Amino acid sequence: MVRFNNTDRIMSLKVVYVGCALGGKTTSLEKIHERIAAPHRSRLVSLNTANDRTLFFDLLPLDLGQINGYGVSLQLFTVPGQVQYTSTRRAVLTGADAIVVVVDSHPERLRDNRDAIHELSDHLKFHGMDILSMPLVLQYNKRDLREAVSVEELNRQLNPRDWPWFESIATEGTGVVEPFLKAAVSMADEIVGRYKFPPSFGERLASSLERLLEPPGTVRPVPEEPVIQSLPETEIGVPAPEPEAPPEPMPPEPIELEDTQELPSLESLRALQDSLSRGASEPAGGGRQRIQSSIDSSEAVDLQLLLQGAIEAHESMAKLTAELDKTKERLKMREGHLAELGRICRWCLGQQSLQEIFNSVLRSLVKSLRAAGAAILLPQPGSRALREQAIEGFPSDPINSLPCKGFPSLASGLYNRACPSVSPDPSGTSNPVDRHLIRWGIISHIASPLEAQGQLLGLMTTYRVEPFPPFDKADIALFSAAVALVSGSIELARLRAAARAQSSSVAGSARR
Ligand SMILES: Nc1nc2c(ncn2[C@@H]2O[C@H](COP(=O)(O)OP(=O)(O)O)[C@@H](O)[C@H]2O)c(=O)[nH]1
Ligand SMILES: [Mg+2]
Repeated sequence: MVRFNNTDRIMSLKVVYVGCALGGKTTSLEKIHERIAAPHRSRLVSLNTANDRTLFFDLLPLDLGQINGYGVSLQLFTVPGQVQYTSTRRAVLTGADAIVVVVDSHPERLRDNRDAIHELSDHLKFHGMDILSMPLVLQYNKRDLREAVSVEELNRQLNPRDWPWFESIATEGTGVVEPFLKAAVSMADEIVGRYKFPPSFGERLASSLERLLEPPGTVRPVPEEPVIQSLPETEIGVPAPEPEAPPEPMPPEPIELEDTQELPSLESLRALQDSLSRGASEPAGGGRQRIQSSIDSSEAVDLQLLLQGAIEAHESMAKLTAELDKTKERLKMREGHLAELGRICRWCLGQQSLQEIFNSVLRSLVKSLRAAGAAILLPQPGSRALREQAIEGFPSDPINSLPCKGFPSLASGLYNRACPSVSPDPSGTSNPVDRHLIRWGIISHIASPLEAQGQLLGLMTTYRVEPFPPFDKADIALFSAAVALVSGSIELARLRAAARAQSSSVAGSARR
């Protein structure tokens, strides 16, 4: 069952790997984990018995970024296969959105495979779900075994429902990703049907997964631009609401600037610069975390409630660990961005050409903020309009293309009223400009007047589109530092020009 947290707009999905003991579930998850591109890779958490067998589950959390306005997190679970852990399997299956059945191709395991599918059907029934309406994929594993049962025989014995099936050799990492992707796409189709999501949801989920997974045998370079986001889930099990339809493209109606008066003041925007925390620079996880239990595998833990509670606690712990890793990675990334900004500051001081400074700051900003674009807009002499003096990512600046009552454009309105515009607003108030920017796919923006010595100089903007999350406070702080740098550079150029003019007039009067 999809879990929505509408406060933070997070959607959690759960794919569960089931099958007989020693069939290759944990190995499959390990191989998928190895294929996750380094910047996206979180830990694979395994809770094992004293003799290193799966006790509760293996859990691989994947962050798919923003899709249709939701931060989507996908969790891959395996269940323990041993017979005595039937209660644990039932508990782990709670809220499953899709199932991968890992089948052991050894002839002596045929019966165990069949039992595992029957038991799965019973567990799903217990949770009020029907195996026939559940997105389900069969992964015929251990195809390398000499004595492996033929695929035809496996289909005859285990697949009367004609579920999609795939062959795999999990130990070699062959054929493990395909069943997972198929399960994820079937799950997305189910969600589109059930929650009336836009049909593009499935495609976007699939392309997010493709972005995450590297081709087999990829030699991983050191990630240049980590794409990490921290999306804490605070509510679990909230009943699924009717999802909102995607915003319709808006006609270009003029914006009344009164709308934007709730926006934060320039001072509050600047105050955010102080909010940038310094943090540990330790590399993020991406490894494997093993939690060893003192419980011997022969002791069957049978108290369903206790079990459910323990599983949820471990699930929460795994999520917290993943979030901690992401936070560490994000702080490391910020540290890199600040260092780059420092380098640019020093470089700017030696530069004569303002245009080069503008271009360079925008390029660096777009890269650091993972923005879709950014622009520096300066006033046109003799007009209230602003012109794009430098621009990255868009052919023309979106805010400068929006009409605004009483001004040539919204950018001009914001500039003339020295009014910044930020979305999402740090105070949580919705920004009326958002619905006008969605036609460019923009989900978050920052626009700030450039000023020095109390004089308005222009406007600087930046924009984000999905799958990246909306700008956060640290992004705003970084943008504000870049605004200060650009404003300072304009002022410095003005002072240099004034000094040059003065020295040439002094030289002129000396000649006279
Ligand atoms: N020959 C062969 N062995 C496999 C394959 N997949 C997994 N195994 C082995 O089967 C054993 C059980 O695997 P594991 O992933 O722990 O099974 P689980 O109990 O389903 O999680 C391990 O020794 C694996 O190395 C495979 O495709 N071929
Ligand atoms: Mg296992």
